[in-house]
Amino acid sequence: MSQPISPELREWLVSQLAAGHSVPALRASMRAAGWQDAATDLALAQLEAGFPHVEVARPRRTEMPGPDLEGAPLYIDAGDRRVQVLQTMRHPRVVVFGNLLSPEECEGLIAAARVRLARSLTVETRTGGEVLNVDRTSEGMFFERGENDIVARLEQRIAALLRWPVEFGEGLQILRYAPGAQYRPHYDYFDPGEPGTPTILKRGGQRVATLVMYLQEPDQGGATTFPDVGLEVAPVRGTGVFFSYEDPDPATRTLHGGAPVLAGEKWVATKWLREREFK
Ligand code: PD2
Ligand code: ZN
Repeated sequence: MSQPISPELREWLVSQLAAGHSVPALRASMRAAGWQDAATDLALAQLEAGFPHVEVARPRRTEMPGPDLEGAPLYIDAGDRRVQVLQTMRHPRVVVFGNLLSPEECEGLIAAARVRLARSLTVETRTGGEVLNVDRTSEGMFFERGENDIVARLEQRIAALLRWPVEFGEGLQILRYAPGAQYRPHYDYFDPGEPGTPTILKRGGQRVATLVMYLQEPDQGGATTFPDVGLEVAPVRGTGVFFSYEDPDPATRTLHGGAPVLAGEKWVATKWLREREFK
């Protein structure tokens, strides 16, 4: 017979579930706190037996964007391009892709974006509006979905690679980092505790994944960093880093930032994926 779960653990699990955290997020938190998955499963099963109304067994999100890594492929056919799988991490789910864009596509995106750059704004979850953010010293712009041939082709490729409809993606964002510019660590999902978030979520729901693609490499610095897991992805032209977060929760360990560019200029394109159609 198994040990019953402690009252403190039960109370914590109930409060987390009541606050809307999913079972996968609880599992990640418990794993981070040193619990074995089997012990977590047992605790959740016991909780469910005592609290059938809590619906412990049903994860909030069943489908997530991501590449098909079944069989540990070195390459993935993304429709019009054979994309390389360079690195993968499971918790958090991170995949580094090579050969994602051609040099001509990188140049074309930069040329079309350059004339439309403005100091980057970020969505402010407090109000739902856009604000200048001191944590982000890059300049940027957004393309409409399908705005030009390169954008449309890239969006089809991303949809095939990540198995997520084009319509669920936000417009492509382009960022330029001059020397000294950086993007301090942040989460890409919208903070559920902020009053402006419900307004933002009306358009496509939460963000569930990010693909940062490197269009121009700086001479030094500018890695995409994941401080919670000690990962740094080098900003190599034509490559990209994908990561997903099934819950808007730090337990996903998807805190990430753009390290300061020390020399040269870094350009990236970011594609954010929503849980539903983004109109
Ligand atoms: O440019 C980057 O490396 C970077 C880092 C963190 C981009 C973003 N976040 C983003 O566009 O959200
Ligand atoms: Zn980000």
